Amino acid sequence: MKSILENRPELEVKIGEVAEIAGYLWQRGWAERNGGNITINITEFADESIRSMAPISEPYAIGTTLPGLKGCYFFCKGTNRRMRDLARRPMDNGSVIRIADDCAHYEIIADKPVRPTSELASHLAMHEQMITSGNGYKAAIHTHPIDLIAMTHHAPFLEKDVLTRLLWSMIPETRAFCPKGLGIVPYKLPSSVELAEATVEQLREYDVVMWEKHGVCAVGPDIIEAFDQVDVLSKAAQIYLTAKSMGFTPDGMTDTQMDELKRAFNL
Ligand code: 2HA
Ligand code: ZN
Repeated sequence: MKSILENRPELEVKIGEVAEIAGYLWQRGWAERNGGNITINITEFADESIRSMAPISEPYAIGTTLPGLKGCYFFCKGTNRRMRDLARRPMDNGSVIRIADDCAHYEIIADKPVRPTSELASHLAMHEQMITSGNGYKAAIHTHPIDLIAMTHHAPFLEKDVLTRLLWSMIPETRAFCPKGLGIVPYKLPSSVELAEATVEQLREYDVVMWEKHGVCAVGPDIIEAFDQVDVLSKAAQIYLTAKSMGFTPDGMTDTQMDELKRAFNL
């Protein structure tokens, strides 16, 4: 069977980026077994022939209705699939879906009938929020970074912007490259619509959201930039953790130093 990527070099580049990032997630130890998900909005590549492709699955319920996604197409990692396999064979471990006209169902159109990620409701709700906000973002990532998740096991860190300020203060790059900081979603059942709704609420303010005792979600113009934000935050968490393991609590940059940075780089 012909792949949807055939004669579509731009789409192939985007799927290649997903595979590249999937490999990093595995190498980092952030993607045990099937942990984590990636979805990208590929509607801009949906030419006439993609739009007329027959579905290769029955329509499945999203679990919620997302009117902003009418006519949209996404590439999604498959449920129960491994990031390390997505890295090597993206079209065998992920699939392209089309949102049905009722905006409450989707169907798989290519290449293989791989059911999308268990966190599809969250991912699609994030994409709808990105579309309606007009920010041009196309990518959403959910992953399990050890250091950042560990920090959510400490209640004082879950107060609004406590973790943001702590991580910003570890190294100047964090504020420069993650200027909005990170939001917090209190623990909710994985894959639930409640988790999706709470995540979208936080995305109005932040590009990165921690799921308490579970993981992180990040959005961006493409999957590389979404990953970069998590990478930068994880670096800051590593500096904190390394200082703690040396037996002291790091001082962190002062508020004056952070304000100077904000002014200098127009953050
Ligand atoms: O896809 O990480 O949260 C596996 C998960 C669910
Ligand atoms: Zn998860």
